Amino acid sequence: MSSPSSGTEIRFSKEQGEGGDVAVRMLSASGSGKKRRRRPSKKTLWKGLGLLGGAAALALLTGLLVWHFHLREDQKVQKTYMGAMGISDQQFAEAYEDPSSEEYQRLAGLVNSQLKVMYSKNSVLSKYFQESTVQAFSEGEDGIVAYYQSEFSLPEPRLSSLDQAMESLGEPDKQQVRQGRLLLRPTNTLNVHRMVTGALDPRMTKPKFINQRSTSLHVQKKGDLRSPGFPDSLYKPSTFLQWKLRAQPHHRVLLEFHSFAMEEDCQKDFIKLYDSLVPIEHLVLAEKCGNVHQPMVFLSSGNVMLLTMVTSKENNFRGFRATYSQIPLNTTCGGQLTGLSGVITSPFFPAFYPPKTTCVWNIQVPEGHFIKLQFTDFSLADPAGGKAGCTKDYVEVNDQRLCGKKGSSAITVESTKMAVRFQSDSSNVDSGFSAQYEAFVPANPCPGRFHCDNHQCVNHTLHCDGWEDCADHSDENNCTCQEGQFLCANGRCKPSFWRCDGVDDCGDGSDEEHCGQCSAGQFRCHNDRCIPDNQTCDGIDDCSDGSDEAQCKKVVEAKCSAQTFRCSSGVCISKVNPECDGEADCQDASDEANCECGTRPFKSSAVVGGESSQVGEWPWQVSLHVRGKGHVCGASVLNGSWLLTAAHCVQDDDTTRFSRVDLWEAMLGLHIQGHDSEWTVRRYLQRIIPHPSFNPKTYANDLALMELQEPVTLNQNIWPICLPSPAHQFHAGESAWITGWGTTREGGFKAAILQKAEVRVVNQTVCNTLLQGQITDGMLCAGILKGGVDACQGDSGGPLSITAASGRVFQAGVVSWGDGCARKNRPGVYSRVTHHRAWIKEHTGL
Ligand code: 4AZ
Repeated sequence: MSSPSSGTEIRFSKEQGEGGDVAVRMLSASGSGKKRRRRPSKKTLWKGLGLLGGAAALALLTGLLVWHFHLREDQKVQKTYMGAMGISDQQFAEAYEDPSSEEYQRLAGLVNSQLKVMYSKNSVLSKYFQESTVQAFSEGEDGIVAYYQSEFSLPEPRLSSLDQAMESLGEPDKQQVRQGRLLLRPTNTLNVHRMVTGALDPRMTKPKFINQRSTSLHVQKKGDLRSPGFPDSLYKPSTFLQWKLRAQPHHRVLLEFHSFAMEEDCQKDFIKLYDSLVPIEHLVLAEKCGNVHQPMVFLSSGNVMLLTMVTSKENNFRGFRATYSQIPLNTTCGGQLTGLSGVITSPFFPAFYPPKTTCVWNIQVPEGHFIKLQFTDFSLADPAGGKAGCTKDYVEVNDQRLCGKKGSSAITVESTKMAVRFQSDSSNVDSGFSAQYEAFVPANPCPGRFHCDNHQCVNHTLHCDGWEDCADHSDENNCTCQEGQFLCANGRCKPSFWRCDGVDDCGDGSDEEHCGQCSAGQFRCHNDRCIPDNQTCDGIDDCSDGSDEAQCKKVVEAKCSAQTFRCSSGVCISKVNPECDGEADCQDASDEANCECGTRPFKSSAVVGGESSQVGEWPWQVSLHVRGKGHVCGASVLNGSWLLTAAHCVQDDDTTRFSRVDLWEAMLGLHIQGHDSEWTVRRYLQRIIPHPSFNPKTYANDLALMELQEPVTLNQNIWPICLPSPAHQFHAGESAWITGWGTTREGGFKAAILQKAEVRVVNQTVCNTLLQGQITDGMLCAGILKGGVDACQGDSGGPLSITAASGRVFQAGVVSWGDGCARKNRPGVYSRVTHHRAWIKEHTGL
């Protein structure tokens, strides 16, 4: 809200007076006796009417201005400030936590009168002050901290002067404090040595909150804190909730979020954390909304913390779960470092550093050495987005200040000494930094390692290995390629099997050029082989990947084999992937039977490295919930009664009998966990059929079928995926999609919104080499070998979807296992559906 300055007010009232004069003069001129005797001409009449109209308009404008600047003065607005007052002549006692105790009420009375006296000394504050209420007390550094709320009522245009007056209250008289004299003496009996005040976040003052609640918690015992309904239902609309967390004296509050899903727009739903017991904006630690995938651990500077949650009237989500505890206050950081190398981090890294913290490290290395400081992580809170310079939270290396967020970078000093200072101010925190320092002799800045152009050092083994390890790629420039590597036009070397895989690995596209260009009269196979044109569509798989028989107009009957499609009549045809492609290739058209699958019928519009999918984009995706635990595994819809998932999802462990049908609830047509729509259907299970040969050691045959207790009616968000025939071919390099609500990074949080990511089918032999011989014929590998994209924990049992040339989506795999998630050269492993097609048919008839 903008309010006009007082200067503007004065200028407008002057103009209004002049305007009035002019209007009067005009009226009297037109009404002079001489002119009235003469019969007015038509022109004069119009002129007169015009003048009259003009005068009326001017009078109206004048009236409006008067109303605007005088009557609006009477229209008062309410403004709330939250504050904290450090009182040094009072000792904290337990009774100060109980608002009904005599002690609390006595001190609250004193604080209120103190505030009243303080406000009375300022002309603006005294004029508009209404009342103060004490909200809480806590133990302060010396004495007590009182938290209060003060209400003011004033004309809107005066808001900015009120802000200024309140701001000046919070600034202690530095000289008085330095001299040990008390602030605001001798107004009352309380010794106030510190005050912080700030206007309440306007999003917390809405009058229409339906649910409003404040909870006080002691954190000396570890505990759990959840948004209402988490994880089984959504949080409620229009709520304002507060959790006041108190640790014992000389301790910090530690609050760790394990799961977090709120609306994306922070103007609507958000949480806000404060280093205080009331929401004072100067003491805000962080504001969060949307989906947060990294763990978040917050620490207070003292023994209190406030968590607030605000929700708007629509679009509610699952919310969050956090655990609270306390840790001793004495944080030792900084110090003297004399080794040849070492690691320094911001306090509690990678937890968010606490506010009001200073650490200084003095590094000294032997004569003849210089020092390099290499940051591996660097995230300091910078609410002004770099505009304020590095004045809030920063790292200072000798005289150079760093702030905000940075990729890996290095600073070198040509000296034997380096001073590193970390400073956080009283508000806004982040995960901080981690850095390694290293002494080096000037002639050899990276002893035993490769020296990147940006002064980073990386292991020699990483030089020219195809992966970018220096942040500036300099480890991959000007390389001599080794065996099994391909030389890119830009001089980089990449693994040969990345050539022609549809991904620009070189960065200049040269690995994707000249892919399988065959000479005239030759056919280019999918695997880049060249065969004579006349060998295509002859019923023989000359390419060895079936691509020469795939798009044949004429269907050739062939000897039945693993590569041929068997029609219901028993006749085999050579066409690759003929099922559900829109053409009746079998004489009995059985290749086009049961094709109500793999389309997105009425589409209106933990996957690592993925993105949120659209509603209805993956209507075959199922979320399998364990009752009371929420989402555990994925599955796919085969028809209205049958789901396909992974056998390892339904294996009993020491604590849970996952093989029991009554443990599970299948959620079909779900998009956001905990956010059912009109299309979402929940079903209990009738039967679970794990593959009888599932091997929990090797994960061979990792499939299970689930029959629903009651069939579902298919709808726009629930639709089956097509099952490929045993002969269906999925080629290496082919694009595939993984979907799920699994963790969005190894060891991270599960996603709330269904995630999707594109991967590529990986050649079976390459995969078996990369995964040390663990890949059987019943498995299929898919991933991005550079790393960064993969299925992960919680995606298990979900489908690997591949769109055929016909546009229909087939299930190529079931998410099964992997060596971690999204690691380079470690593709995800899927149960190969074609391999188990007969078993699926045997049990489901599909
Ligand atoms: C799992 O734990 C899991 N990167 C699933 C898939 C992968 C890894 C782990 C593949 O359910």
